[in-house]
Amino acid sequence: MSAHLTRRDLAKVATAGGLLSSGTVAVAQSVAETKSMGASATQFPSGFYWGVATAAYQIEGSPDADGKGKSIWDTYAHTPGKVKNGETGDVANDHYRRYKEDVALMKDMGAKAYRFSIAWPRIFPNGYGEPNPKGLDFYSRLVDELLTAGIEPFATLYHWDLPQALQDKYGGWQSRETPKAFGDYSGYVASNLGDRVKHFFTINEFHSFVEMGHQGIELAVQGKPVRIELAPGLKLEPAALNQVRHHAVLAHGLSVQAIRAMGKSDTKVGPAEVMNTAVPVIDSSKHIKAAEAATQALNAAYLGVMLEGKYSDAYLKAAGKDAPKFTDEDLKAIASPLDFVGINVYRPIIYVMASDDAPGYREVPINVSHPKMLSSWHIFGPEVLYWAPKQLQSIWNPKEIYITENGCAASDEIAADGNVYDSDRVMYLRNSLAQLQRATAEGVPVKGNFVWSAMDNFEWSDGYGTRFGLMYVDFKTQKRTPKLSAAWYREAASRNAVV
Ligand code: GBH
Repeated sequence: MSAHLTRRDLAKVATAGGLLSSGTVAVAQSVAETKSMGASATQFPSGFYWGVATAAYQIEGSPDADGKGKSIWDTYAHTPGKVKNGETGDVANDHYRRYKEDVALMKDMGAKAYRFSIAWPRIFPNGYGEPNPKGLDFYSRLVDELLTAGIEPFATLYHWDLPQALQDKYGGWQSRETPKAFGDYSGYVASNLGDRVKHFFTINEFHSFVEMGHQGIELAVQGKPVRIELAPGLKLEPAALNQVRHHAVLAHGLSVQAIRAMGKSDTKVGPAEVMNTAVPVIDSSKHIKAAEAATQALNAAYLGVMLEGKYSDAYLKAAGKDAPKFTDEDLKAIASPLDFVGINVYRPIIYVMASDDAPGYREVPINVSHPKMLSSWHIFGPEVLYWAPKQLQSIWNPKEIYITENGCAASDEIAADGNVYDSDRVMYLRNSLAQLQRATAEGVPVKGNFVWSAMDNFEWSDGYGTRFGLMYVDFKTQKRTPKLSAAWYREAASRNAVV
């Protein structure tokens, strides 16, 4: 309802250039419009965090600055043939040096929260042992800059850039040493930033970095098989892969415990998992129930064990002799009580309907003509932003929920007039947020949404050609240009509603 934009902010925005400045007058008008209309039907709960997200390796650059150690992504990106066009994160968005400019631009976009990740090898160049205070200092300065700009910092402790030293010494996630080191690192960060950072996410997308990093996944794209891989690019046998899965959730649990021990009493913590969501094709009770069962099965190895404190019988049975080795104490740590659950939600992973045959649901094929966004894997199904939090609540009932990522790639270009008209991204966000709003209106406790991403960045194996940002980045000059979607987002954030 309220504008939150002071006259001084508006004046500042007006100097930002491009679509944001031309939208200034429109924002002021539409805020007045919303007020005169009373609360709109598409309103989010008050205090909803309108956020944007990034990750360290995808934006920071400066891979050796101030004593940073190498990460598995430094190594992987420099391995010929791994990343499109041989691109690396060596410079990326040069955010390590331009963070002040980037925070100012986020403020202009109306962001109320920013989810960034901390590069573990900046803090512990060897993964454990002696901390590197200069590395920590970067994040401390970033946090101060955010708070001054009125943007709430949300820090992710692991977004895939494992210290290379841990990979070399222990085989990385194949060893229990890595979760132990992750716990220590988490406690150290919480004790140093916990006075100002109130929300920590432990690990980003367990499912993605475990499966794609340690086995690779095959997707059929227009009938052709496509292999998607992430660092370290291993192909493990099933038993070893199951052990990596277990170590990932164990790391999360030890991190939660360390943050409780070393943070402040008001420090909140939870995971940020890519929730694989089965969407019911028809909105009726038997199909809704079937979809819930499918989602629960799809997430058994990650959200399931974290939120239930045990591996499901079906998961252990399917794994057979390759099942992970674990203790009761591990399970206790893994299921440490959480303040919230973060989920990254981009697409329905499958559509399902009820079935009379076990297990009570069946997959509905996704039609060849089903619309998709630019990325090969990105099926368009905005209703997943309703079903994912809805099912999260009905299956596991966490206290609070964040959508830690949602967004899409688009074929963005600077038009002749200097603007970027990403009409498809605006369409995607509007439809996604309308579905999310539907969940909040039904009382699902979603406290915020983070658009992936604040700005174009290094899209892992796809390199720089795949753009997810609300801000366009010219990687030759480092010039940032807010896209049409940034103007849309600012309008929505300022009205706390779908626009
Ligand atoms: C996220 O991964 C990452 O957290 C982020 O770093 C990345 O830049 C961003 O999203 C955009 O890709 O399961 O069939 O869809 C994203 C989502 C989930 C995309 C797994 C690829 C595999 C194929 N990823 N997905 S499928």
